[in-house]
Amino acid sequence: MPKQPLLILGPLMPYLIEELGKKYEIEKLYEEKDALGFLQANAGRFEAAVTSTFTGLKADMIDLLTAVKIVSSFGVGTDSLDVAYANKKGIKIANTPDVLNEDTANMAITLLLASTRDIVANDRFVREGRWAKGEAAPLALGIEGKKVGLVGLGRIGSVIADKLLAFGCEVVYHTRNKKPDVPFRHYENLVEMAGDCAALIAILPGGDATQGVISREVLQAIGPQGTFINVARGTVVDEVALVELLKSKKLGRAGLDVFVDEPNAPTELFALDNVVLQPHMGSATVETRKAMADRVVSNLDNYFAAK
Ligand code: NAP
Ligand code: 8YV
Repeated sequence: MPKQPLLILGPLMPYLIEELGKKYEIEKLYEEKDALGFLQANAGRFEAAVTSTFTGLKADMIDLLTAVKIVSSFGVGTDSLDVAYANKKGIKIANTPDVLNEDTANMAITLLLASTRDIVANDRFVREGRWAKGEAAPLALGIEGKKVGLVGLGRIGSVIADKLLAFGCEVVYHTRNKKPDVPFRHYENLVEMAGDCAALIAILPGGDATQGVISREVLQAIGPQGTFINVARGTVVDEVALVELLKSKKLGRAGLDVFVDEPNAPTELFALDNVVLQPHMGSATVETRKAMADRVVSNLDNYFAAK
């Protein structure tokens, strides 16, 4: 039987390309010199396409995918995909939830510990020979027994909550809807929760609906002794306020995996000792990225098996 044609919209990890190639006749749109011309001549051949949270799927592309019925996306976030418009055009969108919960939660915990214990600043302190010269590194902060507020308590937030309990933290959360079945206090008011917590962890979706939810007021409420962790999306926080407050130490510490204008992180952060930076690595382990890739393939397989 001939393989189904499959359009790949943007770069993917080599393992995923290899696995897709075993089952599908793949066409890499991003390698076409004239992508628009290619689509105008060939779009009718493709019932399925693959994208990622990185490449996204905007309305102008959806309009060009005239025969596509399923888009399988690498990643759980859908903020870079116009899902509503795709659905309106009869295109189903599949993503890769759950398989990345543990590693993304581990990144949140890692950033929380690295920030509160000044791991990166102290690493620099040793390498620069300051310890050897007799200087003393300032005392860090503990998390045992501290109240940690989760902004978002979905698939990943719930795993972060479980892991925080193992560190002796008290977990509280803010979501739009109070969950009936969790033992944690729900705060309707995010500023109030931020004021009560030693640390706040953002793990809610990005996109227009959550733009700037972690506002200047929220960051100020976390305060000089507090820590802000973001493993969600850069857009959920007022990044200008975040930088200003970290510089002036009105916000104590931050651990940031995500930024508004990736791959650019605000350069003003580079000189600060009270912030730990990551290049969007929440799900980026060999094990989890393989599981995400397998999910992209199985989502397509399920579509073609069951329509
Ligand atoms: P999920 O299961 O859909 O959970 C989302 C949570 O956010 C829910 O508890 C939801 O509760 C809450 N929420 C939504 N809008 C909110 C708002 N305006 N204010 C407060 N809470 C709100 O999603 P998930 O699988 O846990 O993933 C969450 C996000 O993490 C993804 O969308 C993605 O952007 C990000 N992520 C990042 C990485 C990384 O590498 N750093 C990796 C994976 C995922 P309510 O609906 O009740 O408000
Ligand atoms: C990845 C993510 O970095 O799943 C998400 O929403 O943000 C991360 O897992 C991303 O999917 C890579 O494209």
